[in-house]
Amino acid sequence: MADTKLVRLEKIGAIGVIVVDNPPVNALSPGVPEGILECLDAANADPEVKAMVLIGAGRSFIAGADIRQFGKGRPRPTRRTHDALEASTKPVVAAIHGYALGGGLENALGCHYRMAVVSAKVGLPEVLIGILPGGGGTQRLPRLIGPKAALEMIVSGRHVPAEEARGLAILDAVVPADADLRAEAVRFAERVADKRPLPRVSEMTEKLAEAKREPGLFDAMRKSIARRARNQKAPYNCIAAVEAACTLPFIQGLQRERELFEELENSDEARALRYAFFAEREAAKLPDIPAKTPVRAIATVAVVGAGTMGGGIAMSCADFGLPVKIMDATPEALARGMERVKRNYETSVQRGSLAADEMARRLALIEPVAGYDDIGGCDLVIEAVFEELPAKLPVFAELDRVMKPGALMLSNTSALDIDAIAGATKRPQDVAGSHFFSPANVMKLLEVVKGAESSKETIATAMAFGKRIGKISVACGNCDGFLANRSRAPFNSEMVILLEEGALPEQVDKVMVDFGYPMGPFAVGDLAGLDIGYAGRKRRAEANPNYRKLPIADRLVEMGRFGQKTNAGWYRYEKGDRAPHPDPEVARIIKEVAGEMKVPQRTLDDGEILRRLLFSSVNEACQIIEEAIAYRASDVDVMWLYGFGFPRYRGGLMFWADGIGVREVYNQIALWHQQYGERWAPSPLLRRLAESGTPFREARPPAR
Ligand code: T1G
Repeated sequence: MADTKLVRLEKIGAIGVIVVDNPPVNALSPGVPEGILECLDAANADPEVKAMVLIGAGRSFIAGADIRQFGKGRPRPTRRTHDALEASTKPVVAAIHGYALGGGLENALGCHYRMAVVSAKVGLPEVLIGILPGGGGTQRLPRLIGPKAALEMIVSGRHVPAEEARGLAILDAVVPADADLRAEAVRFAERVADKRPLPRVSEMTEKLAEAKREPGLFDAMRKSIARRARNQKAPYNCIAAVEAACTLPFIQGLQRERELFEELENSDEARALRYAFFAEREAAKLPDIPAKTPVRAIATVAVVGAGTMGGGIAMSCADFGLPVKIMDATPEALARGMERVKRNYETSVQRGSLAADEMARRLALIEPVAGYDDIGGCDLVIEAVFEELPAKLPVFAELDRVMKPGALMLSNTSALDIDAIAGATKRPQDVAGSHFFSPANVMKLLEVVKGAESSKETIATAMAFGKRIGKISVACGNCDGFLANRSRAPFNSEMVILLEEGALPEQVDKVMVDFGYPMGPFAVGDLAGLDIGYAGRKRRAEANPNYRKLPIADRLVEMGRFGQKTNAGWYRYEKGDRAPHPDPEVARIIKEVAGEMKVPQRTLDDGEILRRLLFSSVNEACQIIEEAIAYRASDVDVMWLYGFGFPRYRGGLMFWADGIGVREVYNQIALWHQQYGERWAPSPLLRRLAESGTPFREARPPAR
């Protein structure tokens, strides 16, 4: 009986059970496909075996090819498991729990039958890492469920829950979550052992007729993804591969799929997306917080402050089944906050992205309470009051008074001193920052800020809490602006300074949208409100006489141009319309202020605009790493991807800079340092990286 470390064959009566055992997710790492083939051949050669089950050990079926193997020039397999499974002379039943993704689902599609536990999910998410299903998925899935449904799954890369997958005919059966999947699968296999002909997906063609009835199917999909898939190739190759399934015989279709796959495997887009996949997982590994650090159980949460952020945070918790008590300074403010939460959920229901009964369930988890004495029993509390220390310190003094021992006390501050906040309590070890990004129930980034006295347990628990509510948690040290906003600050200044020299908001925004941002930075500023940045600039200018003022931005705010909320900011807005319109009045103000500042005017090209904005932040990010506020460059990238909309197919700010090269970045910054002065002084770490030729992604804080 074949029994390799990674794949083993067991027999239960006349059923051969092929068990894939490659923790943690049964990826198809080297040795796994070979093991599957060996067990399949052994079972087919064994006269006692009438049928087979393919199942995963541990927590999942097969989560796909081993992504770490891509780009390593692996030899192409001569015999592919999904084809071999399909060609088996005895029926094979795929038994799925956890995930069947990518090559995992493709192997299941090679099987003759597929079943799953109700909690399982299936999908072909290859497009999310810049490639396409290269194991027959683009050819078999359209034959099984029709090209339209297959296109949607493959181009979106989404995970499909088991019940939906059964409705689509991907699964033949779904068993309850507490069922014994292995036993159920063996019984299924016994029932089908003698059934012939074996249902081979590659031979199913009737559903492909859908493409003949709707010839415009593929162009319609191309049009529907045009904005989201800008500058990307993988989504379009996915469409072409499914189209091939509808126009070519199966074998030729497989060949076409292989060609389209090979165009992508080593593309910049695929390399960047693979990097991003691992970067966000690396962020969960904190060098100074051992993985075995105990994590406190978080069953109940409190939120202090029912404003936009507090309400969004409460929703983030309720969305993941966590009961939340929310309070505010007055009953009126609390009522307004609850009304806003309800309206947000109702909007989702109206849009069809949330079922009404689910909205009711989530709302029922959010309990408005009168005050501090109602939240003391919660395991974790998040303060989300006005972004000024004088407002936050009394809150933490009260939390210190009421919260039970061991409760985590987190602040949603985006920049203020965590140590000052912790100092308002007698238990600074339980205090940290948990910076949500607005809107908190939508944005996936959670910036966890370590105070000088935050315990390892507090940080580990805060990170786990973020994951529990569907966030990507990234930890950093305590400084003005922490990692995200501090690395972003030079970008925010440089974009206005470009205007002093002759650029216009619409030119800068177009450069960044063409680069891949969903929205230009000036349009984002109008959305967020220009008055918010203004207060921060004033605070910093008072604290630091050398602070680089931004007179153009200040002038707009002083004229009452706060952005969308006043129908005028960097752009003009028609009443009720959020579309930004270039405003000649803004061009006049820019010229007027630049004249007062006596800045020589010139035409700036798009390349300079892009590099001025991004290099300024690359330089600051190096300084942040130098000061050990960030653990590594990839954490900066994760923050920029999830906090600032940096285009994911470019990997992240530092990954993108590595594409240019550390020396070129340094040389350009050194030139701007001569031209513009201190704000462009290269960080010492950047200089060291350039001198040693070390890429940004290897940048680490100096050993202390
Ligand atoms: N390859 C290598 N490592 C993987 C992996 C994979 N496919 N999937 C997960 N890991 C690692 C991950 O880096 C982490 O490592 C650990 O497993 C736990 O993962 C031919 C070409 C399955 C939904 O894209 O979506 O098949 O940090 O933290 O939150 O057509 O992992 O512990 O060192 O994410 O429970 C297609 C990718 C591949 C699925 C589980 N498949 N994985 O989420 O755990 S291409 C995918 C996921 C392909 C074929 C093509 C998720 C998950 P470490 P985790 P999780």
